Amino acid sequence: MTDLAQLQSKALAAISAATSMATLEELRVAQLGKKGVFTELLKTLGSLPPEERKAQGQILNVAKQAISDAIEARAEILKIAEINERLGKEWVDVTLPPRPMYKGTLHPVSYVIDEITALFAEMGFAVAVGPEIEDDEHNFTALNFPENHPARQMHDTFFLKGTGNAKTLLRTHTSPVQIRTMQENKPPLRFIAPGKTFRCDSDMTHTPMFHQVEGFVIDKGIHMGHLKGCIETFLRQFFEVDDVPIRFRPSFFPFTEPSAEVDIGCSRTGGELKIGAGKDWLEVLGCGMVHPNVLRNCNVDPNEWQGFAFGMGVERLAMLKYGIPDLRTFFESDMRWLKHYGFSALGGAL
Ligand code: 2NM
Repeated sequence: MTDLAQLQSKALAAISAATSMATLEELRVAQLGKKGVFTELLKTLGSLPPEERKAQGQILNVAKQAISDAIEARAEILKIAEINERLGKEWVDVTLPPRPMYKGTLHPVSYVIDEITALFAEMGFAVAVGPEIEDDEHNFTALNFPENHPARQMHDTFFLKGTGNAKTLLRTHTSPVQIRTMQENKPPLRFIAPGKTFRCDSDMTHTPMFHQVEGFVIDKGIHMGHLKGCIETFLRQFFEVDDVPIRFRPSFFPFTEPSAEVDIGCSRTGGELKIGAGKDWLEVLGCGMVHPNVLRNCNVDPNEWQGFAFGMGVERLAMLKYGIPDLRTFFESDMRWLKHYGFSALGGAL
């Protein structure tokens, strides 16, 4: 049946010439659709004498299958070509500045952590991080918090349930990072540990999640003079006031002995806070000499190694330095607030 052969080769030629999925679909409908050429031919089988019907049916089905295969193969090629064309046409220049309308800002917490990190990097401090979900051992016990000591309750810990014997919790400070780093590295050590911390406390001046930067130095012959010099150098640079008065007040922390709280001089006139001058004092961080028990708990010999540590609240420092009045606004994701208090990703003001 040369008619059929001709129909088939014409259809196949049209299929391989199709340049779009739309044309190919039109061809499929014209050839194999309900009213397609080959569908119509199959309908004519009924009028053939029975002895011809079977052979003719087979020939028709083979032709139909060949056309269907050709459409499928062509579709594969066209799909790839269409994707390649889109990839060629649709591209984004990631080096272009964003449109002003969509310009984002660095959150003050991120920016202040970057500032603190840069200042301590100049003094030779590395950066260490650790998990936010901790166990009782790393968050309290190894840090010389006695079992059932009120200091554990003082921390308003979020305990997690259903984790068997090892009590798990959200870390109440970044100090467990110091424990983990001492367990995994030999002294001398000098690093800061920035990150999220969690305490079950929420009011005008407390949010259940806040950020800390803690610092940690272990070496031979480290004494309180090193601690004082380090803290003073940091605070002068951070607040950008060379002669900012600094005061160390005795305090208590389970993991340091002696312990101190550090105040900087300020003035409060007419509701405006000015750092670096005046008769008032403002508490900015806590610190102390690492308790020998903490060193022993990490297999560090306190007769050979000594150290100091300090901790500060990032939001508090950001509020003081940049005049942000309300802590709770830090976590409201208010675009107007972020536009006002946020920083350019490339450093400095917007
Ligand atoms: C503070 C205040 C004082 C501190 C102590 C330690 C460690 F690991 F050495 F025990 N890390 N951080 C520390 C000391 C933290 O935050 C107000």
